[in-house]
Amino acid sequence: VILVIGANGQLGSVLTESLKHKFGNSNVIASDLRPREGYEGVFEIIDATDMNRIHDVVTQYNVTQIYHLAAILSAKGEQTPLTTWDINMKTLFNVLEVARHHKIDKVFFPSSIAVFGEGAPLNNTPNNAYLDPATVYGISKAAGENWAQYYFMRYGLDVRSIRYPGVIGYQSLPGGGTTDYAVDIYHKAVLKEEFNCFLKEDATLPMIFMDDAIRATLELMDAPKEDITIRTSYNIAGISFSPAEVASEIRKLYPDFKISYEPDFRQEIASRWPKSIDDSAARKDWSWKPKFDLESITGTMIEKLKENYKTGSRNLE
Ligand code: VAH
Repeated sequence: VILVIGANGQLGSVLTESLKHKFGNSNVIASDLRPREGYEGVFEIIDATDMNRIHDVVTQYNVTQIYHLAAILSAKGEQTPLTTWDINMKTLFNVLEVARHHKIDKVFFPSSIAVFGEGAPLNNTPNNAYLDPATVYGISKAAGENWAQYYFMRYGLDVRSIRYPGVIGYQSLPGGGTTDYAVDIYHKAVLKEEFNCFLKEDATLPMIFMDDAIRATLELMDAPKEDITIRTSYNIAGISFSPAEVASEIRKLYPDFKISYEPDFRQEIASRWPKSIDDSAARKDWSWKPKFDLESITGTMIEKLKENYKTGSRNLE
């Protein structure tokens, strides 16, 4: 039985559906701070800062795997640094401790390209680059990676992790991230509204389509234990692009699409992140390979969002 913590989030909500599809609805327990209206399946309210609550749900359902998708992201996290640190670390410690005591088979811990700072190469950033994150979110993810590795080395807990680029999907809305522009831009295009971008037009960042990010996660978690050579976190790459590049790709379908640029504090964050990622370790250890490029991301996003808006099936938070 798999427990997803943070099942209402941008990644958590889509990952939960993929896990249900793979393992069956009754084998996936979705959880978050608040219920999700219309959710089909087993849903529990969990505030992951409460270890006892996680322990009770793990016991009640005989949970064997935990996916920990709850965290405060880079942009929102900068508003309350110490609270962000407390929540991101406390929830992780609770998951690791409950998993250790209950001898949970596998734990997934999401990291991010936000762990890289100015000390890492900007292009083709390697897995073992020097980590000097400039956001509290990035600091908490770099610390989290090292705690994951510690629980593996000290207690044999099979914790696995991926450093996600900016995730772009039509199934859910992002919340509080620096890469969120890359989702919002498609919604504005489909709604035929002008898009005001909070990053500079040439702010190239590593991005990944949601379906690739989810597949990478399931492929990592399915890999034989002995094939996992990195116990901090794996780099994966999808496709890197700038706001200007995605705007011109959108204009191939919406010739009148307009974009304006008003960089804010999130440009500062983005300017310290890599422009592209070296994911050779993931390709070697568990055969990672992305399927979506900017053209196919754009085509799929536009097609699916048009459907969503037409049927009003906006299962978006
Ligand atoms: C954020 N979407 O913007 C997340 C992610 C690489 C970016 O960590 O904070």
